[in-house]
Order: sequence, then C-alpha cells, then structure tokens
Amino acid sequence: MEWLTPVKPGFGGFDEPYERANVVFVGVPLDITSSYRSGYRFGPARIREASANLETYLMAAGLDVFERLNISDLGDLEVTPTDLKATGERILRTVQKIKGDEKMPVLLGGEHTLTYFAAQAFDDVFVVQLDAHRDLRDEYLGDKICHATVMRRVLDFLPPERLVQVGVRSCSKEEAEFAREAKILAYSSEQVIDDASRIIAEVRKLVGKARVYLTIDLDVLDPAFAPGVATPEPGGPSTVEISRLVRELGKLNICAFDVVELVPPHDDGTAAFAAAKIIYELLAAIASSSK
Ligand SMILES: [Mn+2]
Repeated sequence: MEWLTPVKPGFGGFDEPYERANVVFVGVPLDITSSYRSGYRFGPARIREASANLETYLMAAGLDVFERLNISDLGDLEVTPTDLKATGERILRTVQKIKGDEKMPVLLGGEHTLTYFAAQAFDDVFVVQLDAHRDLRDEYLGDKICHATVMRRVLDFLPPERLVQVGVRSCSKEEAEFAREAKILAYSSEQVIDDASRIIAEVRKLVGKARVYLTIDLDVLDPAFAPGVATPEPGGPSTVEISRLVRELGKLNICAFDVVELVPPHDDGTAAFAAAKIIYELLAAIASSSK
C-alpha cells in the first residue's frame, strides 16, 4: 500500500510489526470538506502524541493494553486535497487489506467523511455512531459526500435498522423527519448521561453477536471536554460518561473503529488526550472480552 507514509513511533509509542499485529492503526488526515473549522489534517499526529503520554495500563479493566493486544501502526494515508474520490478509494482499500489479513483496523481522523469509505469494507455490520450530530443530510452546501452527510451516505449501503446513533443532540428538521421515517434508533446526549445502562442493554440485544463498526465523533463530548473539534455542540456528556459507555460497547463484536473530527488548531490538547484515553478504554474492553 504505497499510499501509506510510515510514522514512528506509532500509536502508544509502540511499533509492533504488521505481521504480528491483531490491531492496526492508520492515520487518515482527511481535511477536505470542512464547512467551518479546518485543520483536521493534524489530528492523527496529535492523537498519537497524546497516546504516548498516557498509561497503557487501564485501571477499570485491570490490564495493560499493549500486553494483551499486538498493536501496529501503518502511519498516515496519503490524502489528495482535490480528490475525495481517489482518497476514499485508498481508505477503502486499506481497510479491506487489514480486514482481509484478519486484523482489526483503527482509523484516526481526520474528518468524519472517512467513515463512509471505511465502513464499505464490511458486510452484515452494525454501525454504532457516537456523535452530537446525526450527519443525515442528503446534501450540504451542494456536497453529497461530506462530514454533514456522512451517515446518510452510509445508509446508501447499510439498511437503516443497522445504524444506531448515540449522544445526538443536533440536527436539521429535514434530518429529524428522515430519521423518523427511516426509524433510525437514536439516543440523545441526555439519555447517555441519565440512563447509559439502558442504552447498553438495548444495543447489546439488538446487535447480538453481529459485527459492529464503531465510529466516534469527538464532538459527542461536551465542548468543555473536547474543545478542539470542527463543530462543537454544547450539552454533551463528559469524558467519564463516554468512557463508561465505550467500556461496555467494546465488549460487542467490534470489527473496526474510527475516532474522528479532532481539529488541533482549535484544541489545547484536551480533545486529543480525551481521544487517546477513549481509544485506550475501548482497546482494554476489546482485550478483556477476547481472552
Ligand atoms: Mn459527525
């Protein structure tokens, strides 16, 4: 995959060879369709930097992520700034290759648009989306494929009953009507804060043993906990509340996940560290359920 540029050290500061890995990180510095804040291209680097400055032993899980998982980092995917299609093709082919080698792909964004390309690598999958926004517009500013339409485009290949939206607190009237008609299962940020155990129980029952692609838009967090995102949306859960949720979601049959929408020029490091911490919590949950 000649479109990948190695980055050393990789996520967590470790460099397992690809051949031995069961979890494989790829940075996707996609920064093309922003309508407000941009600078997503610096996201993967800042998440890696934060990850190297956090403990890899997770107290809640009682395990060291790097002892339990072989984690490799293939570096950053080449983004062609004027060609979303070509870039998207690289994202899909990269995810297909990692999946084909029976490893779990983890994508560090970059803008949320990358999920549309990455999720296409999986059939019979549920997509669980942690996000303040529904991202269900059919088009935005004349664009069919962008950060504001990404989940609508995912529904071009995913049946609507296989999408679950968690933490949503903002959408247009058009999106609300579409979601109602398509009967998309969604939980608000207040439900995440007040009744996370019900969400977990219902999602677990819905997906069973099926494969889950988890997409984490960092703006699901309240801007107090993740100021450096592209479109901050007040009224969200805390890092603790999302960590609790992720520890449980990580016990599902996760086949891949992404963490997107960090915009480092607007971040003081808070969102980057939250991203790295949430990834560690998720990896610890995945490790503890795959023993
Ligand atoms: Mn989003």
